[in-house]
Formats: sequence, structure tokens, C-alpha cells
Amino acid sequence: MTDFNAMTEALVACDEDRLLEMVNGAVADNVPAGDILNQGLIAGMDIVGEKMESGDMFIPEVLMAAQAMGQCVEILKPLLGDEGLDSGANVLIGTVKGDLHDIGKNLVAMMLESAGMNVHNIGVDIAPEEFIAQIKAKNAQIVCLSALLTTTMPMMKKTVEAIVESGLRDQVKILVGGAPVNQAFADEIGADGFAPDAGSASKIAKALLN
Ligand code: B1M
Repeated sequence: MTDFNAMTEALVACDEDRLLEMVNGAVADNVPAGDILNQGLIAGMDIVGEKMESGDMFIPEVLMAAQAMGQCVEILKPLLGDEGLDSGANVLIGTVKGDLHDIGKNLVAMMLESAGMNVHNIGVDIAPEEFIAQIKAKNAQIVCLSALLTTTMPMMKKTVEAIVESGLRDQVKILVGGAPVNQAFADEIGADGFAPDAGSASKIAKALLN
């Protein structure tokens, strides 16, 4: 039986070797990749977040935990399939300016990729004008904006406004997400969709395309 608590503990302890060993073991035991991700890794990251907030963990440790999680995500990547949408749509994804969080955004990118979309992951700390340049360069049909900080949510609004001002609004659907974001905020800033997690992002992206 997989001990998800032990995985969570290893992640919180930044014990990358032990974590990788457990994740590889669970994969070999045919434990569903989604369960490993949600019950072991994301649950661990939530604890890391709480410890960060309470001052029991500091940025270097949080980065080590994030790196360990990233390694595990690489292992799970080929196993986290989707329904094979094969839409071939060009999708641009990035974290908005001022925000450096990328683990969730990369998971969303991965799910969109496994749904058959051409994903252009342009990174973190992306200014509105860079999103616009990349929408043009990649001929994007969907642009995905990620934000993890309440302080960078207004940058999502600015990015949507800049897309409107650039005249590209009719050409792209805008999907937003990230822990502090919700449907009400998406509606308020004029986005076309909100996805609460990576799994739903590809389904919502598909719905937006149709
Ligand atoms: Co930061 N951080 N962080 N951090 N960090 C949070 C977000 C925080 C909640 C921690 C806390 O205090 N409890 C808090 C934000 C509070 C707030 O604004 N409400 C916080 C803070 C305050 C900060 C700093 C300001 C700390 C400081 O310097 N004093 C600083 C800001 C830096 C910056 O961005 N300018 C900072 C820095 C960092 C690190 C660099 C150390 C590191 C990031 C490393 C990296 O990403 N490469 C880090 C981390 C790791 C976290 C926590 C612990 C984990 C985030 C994570 O990766 N979660 C986080 C606490 C937490 O979330 N529990 C925290 C796992 C990931 C799979 O989930 O990203 O939510 P998530 O993604 C989900 C969904 O949100 C959704 O799908 C994903 C998968 O299901 N989703 C989308 C995400 N994007 C989407 C886009 C979509 C659709 C869905 O469509 C477009």
C-alpha cells in the first residue's frame, strides 16, 4: 500500500532522494499518477505553504521542496494522460509579471500538451506586452495566465486590458488560474474561463475552442 503521508513528509523535509525513491516505487506498483500528484505531492506543497506562512520554513528550503516536486512531476508527466483531444490549437501559457511561481503553471502546460495542443510555455514574470508579442508570434488561439499571489492578480487584469487594447481580443480566448483566482475574479476581469486545477484546464480549454 502506498504511504502518501510518507511522501508528503519527505517533500516537506526536502529529502529529494527519499521522495524520488517513493515516487518511483509507487509508479512501479501502478499507483495512479494523479493520486501520487494530489495525495502525495500537492498535499506536501500545501504543508510547505503553511510552514512558509508561519515562518517555520524559509525561501531556500521552499525552493528545495519545489525542485524535488519538479523532479517528481517529470517522472509522472508521461503517465498523466488526458482524453487525447488532439485539437492542435496553439496555446500560450505564462505566469504574470511580478510572479515567479511556476510549478502549477507547468502542470497545466503539461496537461494541455497531453491533450494534443501546441503549448508555448513562455515562463514566469511575463509582462503584458510580452504576452501580446508572443500571441502574435505564436498565432495563439488561447492564452493562459497563471498567478499565485494576491498581489499579482491585478496584473492579470492589466494583461487582459492590454490584450483588448492591442486589438487581439477577438483572436484569443483567455483562460486564468492559480490558487487565489476564482470564477468571480475571472468574470470581473473579462477572461473567458477559469480552471481551478491542471486537470480541468485542458477540458475548459477544449470547451473554449469549440
Ligand atoms: Co510562494 N507563496 N512566495 N514561493 N509559494 C505561496 C503561493 C503562498 C500561498 C505561501 C503562503 O504564504 N502560504 C504565498 C502567497 C500568499 C498570497 O498571495 N495569498 C506565497 C508568497 C507570499 C511568496 C513570496 C511573496 C514569499 C516572500 O518572498 N516573502 C515569494 C514571491 C515571489 C514572487 O513570485 N515574486 C514567494 C516565493 C516562492 C518560491 C520562489 C520560494 C517558491 C516558488 C518556486 C517555483 O514555483 N518554482 C514558492 C512556493 C513553492 C510556494 C508554495 C509553497 C507552493 C506553490 C506550488 O507550487 N504549489 C505556495 C503555497 C501553496 O500553494 N500551498 C506559495 C503546487 C502547485 C501544483 O499548485 O501552483 O496552486 P498551484 O497550481 C495549481 C492550481 O492553482 C492551478 O493548477 C495547478 C495544478 O493543479 N493553476 C492553474 C495554476 N496556474 C493555473 C493556470 C490556469 C489554470 C489553473 O490556467 C491558465
